[in-house]
Amino acid sequence: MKVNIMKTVAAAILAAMMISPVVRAASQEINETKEQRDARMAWWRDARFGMFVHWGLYSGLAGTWDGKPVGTKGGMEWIQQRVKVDTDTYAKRAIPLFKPSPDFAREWAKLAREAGCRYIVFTTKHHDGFALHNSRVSDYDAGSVLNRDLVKEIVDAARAEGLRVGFYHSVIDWHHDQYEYARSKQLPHPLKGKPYPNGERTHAKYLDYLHGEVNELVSNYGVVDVLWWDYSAQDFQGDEAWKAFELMQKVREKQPAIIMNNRLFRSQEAGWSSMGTAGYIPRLDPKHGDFITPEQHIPATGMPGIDWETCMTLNTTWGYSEHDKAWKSDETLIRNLIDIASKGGNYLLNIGPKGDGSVPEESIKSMHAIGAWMKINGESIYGTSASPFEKLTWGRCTQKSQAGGKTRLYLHVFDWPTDKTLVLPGLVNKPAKAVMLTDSRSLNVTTCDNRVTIAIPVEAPDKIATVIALDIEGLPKVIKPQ
Ligand code: FHN
Repeated sequence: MKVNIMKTVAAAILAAMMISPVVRAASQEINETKEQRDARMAWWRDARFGMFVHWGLYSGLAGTWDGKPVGTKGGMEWIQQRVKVDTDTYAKRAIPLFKPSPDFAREWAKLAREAGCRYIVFTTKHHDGFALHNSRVSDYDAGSVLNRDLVKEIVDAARAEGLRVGFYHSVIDWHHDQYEYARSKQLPHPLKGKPYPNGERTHAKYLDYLHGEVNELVSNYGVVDVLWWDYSAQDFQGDEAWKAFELMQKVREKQPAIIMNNRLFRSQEAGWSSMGTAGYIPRLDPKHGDFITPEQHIPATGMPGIDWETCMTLNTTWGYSEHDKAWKSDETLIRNLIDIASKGGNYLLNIGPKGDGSVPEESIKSMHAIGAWMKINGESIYGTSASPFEKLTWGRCTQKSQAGGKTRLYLHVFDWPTDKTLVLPGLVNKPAKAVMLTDSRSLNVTTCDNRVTIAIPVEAPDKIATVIALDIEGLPKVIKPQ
């Protein structure tokens, strides 16, 4: 009881602090030169590969309600909405099953590093509204319920493994009693279509809470590298829904180098063409965020000048489900990573830990398989940019500039040619050397009539993707074959 009184007093003080005497007109414009933006985005663009983590009260329910599977496919982090129960019913079932082990966070961070991830983005609060940090503006949080600050535990573990840290934060909230869910026909809510329990709501009060919680997250955990907002609808977005520009401005005041995605908005200017998770367009006004977020989808081509990140699950659900066995193959996962990098994007690959924080065995196996490939071939992903070729019949290509005006092309061969030659049609540049990353073997390389040909062994050393590093003189020049 004492804790809650203290929290209420603290919340009132904090709310008063947040409402500045002169309501600031949130600046929508970003005063940042291209050079400053490139410097701020540099680590993220070089990283190319991050681990997403969906973990919260839903994880302990594991896709099961009343002893039955809620489904075998799709996001079980939505279980409260899928079974359509109010927040109290949901919490009563879920809280007893959410029992984080003492060292869960270290397991995650170690797995991310072993997989070759350079950053981790984890759910500080998903749509169910339960906060993983020790909040002073909420009593639906790990501090109140578990007397732990799970965000701090995860941040400390991630930093100990040298990972950059990202906070996923849901602006949608199925717990807060002032969140006006009736204002959107497109956003989900377990009580959608029903009248607000306990009478009319004032969304502005929810926004004070949302801004207050975000303020705690960007004030109390050191440097936060990424803020991964989630998500808006075409009928409820931006300033109307979240006081988005003010929220982003407050975040930038506390975290000047932070990188934020485009999901406080759902408009063409923010890179969205529809409500579909693949409904993105290669367009982003920087005031709406720093990168666009194709979900469960890899763009068909690169998007020059646009920063983007594809987020994907290892099976079909973001939050843990004991019923979802549709695990993607190692080949699919590794080739997705390569395909995305060859188009100049980042890959945010999700794990959904169980209620105790442990990682499903299948996820560990997948992440270790990627890590084994990255151990040999990581230089062909990290710090690279998109392929200079429109299409290659046998695989993908990434590139990295080298000293002395050379460029290194990384040729990721999926379909190993049977005639012992690998051809790069249309490449005009003079080749300098070719080396197989798997065993550092030098390969004979010739050029004739704007075609570069590399002599390769009969068998592919790596059936999933063998990488050949080809150094060429100058910047790549490719002409369309006649
Ligand atoms: O509704 C969420 C979903 O649960 C999950 O968090 C994904 C991850 O990008 N985002 C939303 C759906 O787009």
